[in-house]
Amino acid sequence: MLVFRQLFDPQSSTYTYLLGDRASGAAVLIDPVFEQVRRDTALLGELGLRLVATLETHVHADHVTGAWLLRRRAGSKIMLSAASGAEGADRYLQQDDVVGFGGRRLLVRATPGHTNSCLTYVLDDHGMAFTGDCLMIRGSGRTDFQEGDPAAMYRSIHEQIFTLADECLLYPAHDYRGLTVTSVAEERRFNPRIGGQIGIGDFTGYMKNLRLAHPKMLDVAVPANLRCGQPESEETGADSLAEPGWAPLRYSFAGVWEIDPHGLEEHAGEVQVLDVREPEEFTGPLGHIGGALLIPLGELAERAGELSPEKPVVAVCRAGGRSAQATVILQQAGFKEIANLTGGMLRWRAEGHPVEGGSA
Ligand SMILES: N[C@@H](CCC(=O)N[C@@H](CS)C(=O)NCC(=O)O)C(=O)O
Ligand SMILES: [Fe+2]
Repeated sequence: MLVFRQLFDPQSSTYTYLLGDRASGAAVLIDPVFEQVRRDTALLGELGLRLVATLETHVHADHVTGAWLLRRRAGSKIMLSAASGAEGADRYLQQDDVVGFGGRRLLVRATPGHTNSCLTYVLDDHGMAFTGDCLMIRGSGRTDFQEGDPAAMYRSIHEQIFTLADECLLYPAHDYRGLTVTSVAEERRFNPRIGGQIGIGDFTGYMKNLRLAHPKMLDVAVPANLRCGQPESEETGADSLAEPGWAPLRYSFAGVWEIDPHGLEEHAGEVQVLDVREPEEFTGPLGHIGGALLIPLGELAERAGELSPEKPVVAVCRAGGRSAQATVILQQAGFKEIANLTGGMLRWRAEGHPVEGGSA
């Protein structure tokens, strides 16, 4: 079975694609974004997948790739086009190369035109293809910077993408209207730049008159991506790797820092435990954690001042749901070091940690 997720970076309108082989747990990410590495790592962990490689569809001009940071964190191999001129990759790809992940494969097609390094990745069963900034949904990548070449793009689309089966689903690297997927048949017919009877001269004429503003990140992104996303200095590198140091925390795909019961017991002396249940639950059969401060969730926004801003806060409730929302409220109140107790009092008790009050 294939695990497939389409992820979005709102800053650059970039789609990152996660493809995983359920049987082996091996996964790849196509076009990861530097600022989304924490999110993507959380998702891989929650889905029980191991990142074996990151694949670039091209050297991006609008965002920095997460490839280098993911290799540091997950040990994934960095792969991109041999025509990229990028340094620091583990594998340089070209036409007809095959990238395996577990029992599945992606087939490489060179589709230059937006840049020289543009690749399209076709899934082994030809059911989906990842076209980067070559063919987009009712659009195409621009051809007015990097090594942009409208005639090359026209040939790439006709020879490498329109030759795929009609039903093959196409996933681009960007969409600026929120559209998510298209198919070969649709684009052949309805793409306003290259569909129907549009010839190479028509396409070139269209592309020379797009009149788009240059991406805001161009001058930062291209040099960084030619280093596969490695930050220029050690210092910014260390910053981007920094994780909260006050306890072993795990970031969830839901966007919450989580602490396990074991981690909380180890660090109990250094944190404030905030119980956000109702008073009758606090004194009820589940009991509570020794030293916990009780502020019911509904009162937290008004009473957050009762907590010390100096000490990390761990929020607790029955099952870990309301306390996750408590971390959001505390964040809005300006607290920086906050975590949610995973599984709440139920898991705390199930794992045999000490409880005050409550019934055995
Ligand atoms: N406004 C965007 C620029 C977006 C842009 O130029 N995107 C490129 C892909 S890197 C493109 O090919 N766009 C095609 C289009 O918008 O039609 C930004 O600042 O990042
Ligand atoms: Fe691009």
